[in-house]
Amino acid sequence: MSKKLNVGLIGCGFMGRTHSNAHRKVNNFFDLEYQPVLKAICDCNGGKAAAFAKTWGFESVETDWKALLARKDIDLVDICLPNNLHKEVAIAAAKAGKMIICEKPLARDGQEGAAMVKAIEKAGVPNLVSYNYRRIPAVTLAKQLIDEGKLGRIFHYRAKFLQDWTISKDLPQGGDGLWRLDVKVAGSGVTGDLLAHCIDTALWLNGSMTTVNAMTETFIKERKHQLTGKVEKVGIDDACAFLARFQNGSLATFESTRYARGHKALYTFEINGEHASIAWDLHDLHRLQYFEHRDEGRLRGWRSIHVTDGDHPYMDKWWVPGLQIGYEHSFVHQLADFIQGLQTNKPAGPTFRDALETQYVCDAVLKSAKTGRWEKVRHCGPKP
Ligand code: SOE
Repeated sequence: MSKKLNVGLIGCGFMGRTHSNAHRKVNNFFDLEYQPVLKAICDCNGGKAAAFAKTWGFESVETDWKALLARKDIDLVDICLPNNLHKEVAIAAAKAGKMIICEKPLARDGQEGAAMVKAIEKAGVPNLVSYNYRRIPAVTLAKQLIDEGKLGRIFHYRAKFLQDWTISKDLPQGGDGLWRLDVKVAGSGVTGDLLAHCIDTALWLNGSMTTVNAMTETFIKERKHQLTGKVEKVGIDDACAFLARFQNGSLATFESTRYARGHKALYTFEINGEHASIAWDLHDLHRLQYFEHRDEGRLRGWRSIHVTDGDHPYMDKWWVPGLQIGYEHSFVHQLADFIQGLQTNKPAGPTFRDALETQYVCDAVLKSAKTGRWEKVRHCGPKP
């Protein structure tokens, strides 16, 4: 571990914390050639940034992201900002020659995302979009099993992401902590925020999607804006459900809402193949459910694999077999993979280009919800 990787992190919210935690921990558990150094935290609220710097151990504070990007001592820019700022900051960071990690979704829509991919690839800087759930060991195990052909031909993909935190009609939209409800900032509602996770995992596990047919609903039509105090029309989708077809011939259903009373972050998926099925649930994230049809008939049944053994993905880096890890570790794994990508020159995904594919699915979903028709999904394809 010799080379320093000087990090400038922008945004002191929930994601700023998950990423800072990963930067601090990664070298304690992974043997890497680079060591992230928390050089600077940036937030337009100086007081908030100073408190954040103290808590997480950042060496300095910036209140203007342009000043951060101008600094020669920053190698990696970690963007933990609301979605409307991703494009401008990422493109400027690429022009300044910085490596970039950007929180999901890549952008508010495919058009913004495509401009980002163009700029980042022109600059040739290492880049990653933070779709952290890929790096939960049970989800990575699902990827390994599928790639090994254990499921055989895949027929069905089913995913949902349910929450319940926006049910109150008195909840304002916009501003600190609530920008996800403001369409101008977020780009969309559950589609870009929650289904984007489900779509990223699905494209990774099951290949590309061809067509979608969606419906969305906005249950609360008007909310007070936290910043202006005015009652404004709500432009986000509160709930979205869509059908999809994959390139490999499988059929899929996806559902997301912030109105499923009792569910806080219930991300689940199930995949049914010719020989086997797998299922996963974020509320029980260290387990992978697996059904193997080729088992002896009398013993056939769903197995609940406790994904905590040394031969499970990432688990040899943590404690002893049987002791489970959690949500925050997915960000540590993501960073370790990003750094390993620097070392081997084999970039870890999802790159900005990979994340643009997810953005194009979101675009097709939102378009279909408007037209009421099946819509084709655009593709950006592999890097030319
Ligand atoms: C929304 O509540 C949210 O924080 C998403 O923005 C995250 O991406 C998701 O992982 C958890 O829920």
